[in-house]
Order: sequence, then C-alpha cells, then structure tokens
Amino acid sequence: MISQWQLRAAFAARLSDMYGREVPTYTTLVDVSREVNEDVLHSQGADAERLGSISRVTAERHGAIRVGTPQEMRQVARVFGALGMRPVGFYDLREAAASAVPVVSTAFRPIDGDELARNPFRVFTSMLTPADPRFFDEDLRARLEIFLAGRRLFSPELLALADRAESEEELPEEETERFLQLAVQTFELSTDPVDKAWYETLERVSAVAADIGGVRSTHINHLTPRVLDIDELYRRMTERGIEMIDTIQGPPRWSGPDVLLRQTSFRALAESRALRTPDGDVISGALRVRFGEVEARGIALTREGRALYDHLLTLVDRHTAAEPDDVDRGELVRALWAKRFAATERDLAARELGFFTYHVVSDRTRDGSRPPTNVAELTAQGWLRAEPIVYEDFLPRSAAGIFQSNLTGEGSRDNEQAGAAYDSDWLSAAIGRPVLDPFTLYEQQQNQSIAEAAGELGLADGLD
Ligand code: OOG
Ligand code: NI
Repeated sequence: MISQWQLRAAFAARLSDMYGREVPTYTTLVDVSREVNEDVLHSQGADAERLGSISRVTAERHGAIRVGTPQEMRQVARVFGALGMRPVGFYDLREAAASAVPVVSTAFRPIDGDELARNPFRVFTSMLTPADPRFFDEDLRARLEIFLAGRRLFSPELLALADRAESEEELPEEETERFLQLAVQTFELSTDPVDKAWYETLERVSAVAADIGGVRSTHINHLTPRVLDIDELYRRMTERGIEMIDTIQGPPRWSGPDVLLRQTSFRALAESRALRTPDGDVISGALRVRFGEVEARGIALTREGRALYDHLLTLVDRHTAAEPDDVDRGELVRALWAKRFAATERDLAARELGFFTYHVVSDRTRDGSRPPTNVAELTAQGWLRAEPIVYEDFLPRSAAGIFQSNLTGEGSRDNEQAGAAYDSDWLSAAIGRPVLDPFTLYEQQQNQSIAEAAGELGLADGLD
C-alpha cells in the first residue's frame, strides 16, 4: 500500500520531470538550485539545515495552477485531498496587483509537522473571478461562464481514485500508478488548438484570464524549487544568460534572521501553440505564459510580526513614491530593517514576532532549582531550546508581482466599479472544505510544543 505522503512525493517528482521536459530552462533552474544548496551546505555545515533538512529542501517544490470555476476548484481539492493537502490561506490578488489579475487563490499543502517534514509539496491555486465587473462586463462574463461550464478538466476515473485515496488514506500499488499517470496528464500543456479570437478577447482584459478561460484544459503554470541562497542563485542564472525578472521579491537580504519567503523567477518563455483562426485554419503561434520560479524560505511570523513586516513595506513604498530619484530601495529597506526588525532569532521569539517550537534541553545541569514557569525565562536560562517554524505559505504581494512581471500586457480594469466580494468564507463554501488560517496552524504547532515541554518539566499548570 502507498500512503498519502508517498503519493504526494511521487506526484511532485513526476510533475517536476514532466515540467522539465516541457520547459527545459526549469531543469537548469533545478540544477543550479541543487548546486547552490550543496555549496551552502558545504560552507555553513549544520547551520544550513536550521530551516529544514537538506533532503527535504532538495526535494521541495511548489507548483501553481489556475482554474475557472468553483466546481473546478472543488475537483482540484479532491485531487490534492488524495495527497494529504488542505486549502490554507486566502489571497486576493485582484487587490494586490496594479494590473489586471482577476483571481482569488488559496494554497493546498500538508498541515502537520511530520507530514511537512516528509514532503511539503504545495500548490498555489487560483480561481478566476468572472463576476467582478471591474474586469468583465455582463456579456463577456456570460460567454466566459458558458465556456467554462462546458469543459472538463478532471476525468471521472481520476476523481474516483482521488476520493478513494483520501478516504482510505492510501492506495494499492496498481491504482497508485494509474492515479499518478492521470493526475500528471491533467497538468500537461494541451496540444489542442486554441481558439485565437476568443483567447485574444480575454487577453485584452487580462493575460491571466486568457490563460485560464481561453483554453479547454488547465496546466501547471510554474514549479518552484527551494534554494538556500537566492541571491547567489540569481547571480548564477544571470551568468548563464537566462533572463530573470528584475527583483527578488519579499524581505531584503540582511544580516538578521531569514523570515517569510523570498522569490524570483525567470521570464515566461514563448512556447509554440496551435491556434485556430476564425476561418477554421490551424496555424502555429506562440504564447508566453509559463516560467520557472525559485524561493528561499524563512521563519513564520506571528500576526504582530507580519503586521510589522507589512508596515515596513508601506514605509518604504511611501518614501520611494515621495523621493523616487534619490533612493536606493535596497539600502533604504536594509536600514529600516536594521532599526525596526528583530536582529536575531532570540529577539524574534522574545518580541513574539516569530513562531518557534520549544524543546526541553535534556543535558542541562540541574542544580535542584525549580524551573521558571514562563517560556522566555526557560529559554533564557537554558531549560528550553527554540527551533524556528518554517513559513509554509505565500505572500500576496509577491504572488501579484510574479503574476505581473510575467504578463505581456497590463490588461484593463475599471476601478470605478465596485469589485465583487470574495473572502475566505466564500471560498470555503465554494470549495466545500474549510480554508484554514495559516496563523492558527503555526500557533497550534507552537502551543503543542509548549504543552509537551511543560509536561516533561513537570509543570502541571502549563507555561505562560
Ligand atoms: C501564481 C502566482 C503566485 C507564488 O509563488 O507566489 C505564486 C500563478 O502565477 O498562477 O505562485
Ligand atoms: Ni509560485
């Protein structure tokens, strides 16, 4: 029998092989990431594994897919449910992007510590918002909804196998093979001709809308390996002549602890696709939508930590807008961070800006004194050791940036119109499963470790 985590790991590996065949530059990205990771491991030793074992990091990927309707979203949730992945977090990219990105998103990922350690594969999954009048007028909305209702992304056989794997939490070997084949096939780039006029109609509104609603299938949009030194990776890719987007998104490179997520990507490549013209001829064209991304992960921030991070970003934006000429954005960010952000892990924990798990230090020389009853003192006095919790989620601003830097045109949006309201509850109802709150998940992990430590120290009333 093949367990869910094994299914997840096998699916991630096969998807990665498939994407490497379809987008060879992605294979270069994976190779360079591996080289950088080996070099960091070599130069930093055990410190390199502070945020995950080298085997986890080397195999680690996230993918991105885009679907059109709540029904398709529910089906995706069943396929990922089979792999032990649950929807976590709500991202409204319509608000995070300046140009037209008419989607709302969640990420499917494993949620408990052991499962994440075995294989943390996650998929950023976006759903089109045809009901948002800022992007789609009534006529286009109706045509789009009819088009989407008439396509089928997932075969009944795949969904049946997925449901079985989810309810039984495993699959026999033969069914596993079939399930993996069908699942990977679903995300291959289709060779069916694309209706040129329809695609272009949507493209005028948004390249993302065309990529999702202009074709009768879905595909993996990008895959993202994890790297331990993203600045070095960026340098080496550029050196090889691969065109990267302008920036590394997310927190700056600085001397303090790595937090949240830093990402960059190589530019979307023109891929040849068959197009059907209004006369019915099939011609060969090129569409530019798929790319490869890479990321470095840091420590998960608490709500307070995240609020501080967002606040610092706002300050930088304001300053850059006011004095566009005289600022080096990177310098400004680093100066601000040095002044306001936590400079060490200990500081992150003490200011309750970051999440940690706490573990009893077994070899502490006991002098017969009673341990203090609060986490900060226990840690300061060496009774407890704090281990950072890795950020397993995404950043809306970076996600919007990744979408935008790979769009061909700005698209169009009518900001005079009120946007259609979508939120986490709406998405939960649409998917038919609760969209989980990432902060709550990290907090539970932290609290559980504290409760266990209290038990081991014989502190029956728990810890503050
Ligand atoms: C998803 C973009 C978001 C990330 O890593 O932030 C994303 C997409 O392009 O479909 O993958
Ligand atoms: Ni991504």
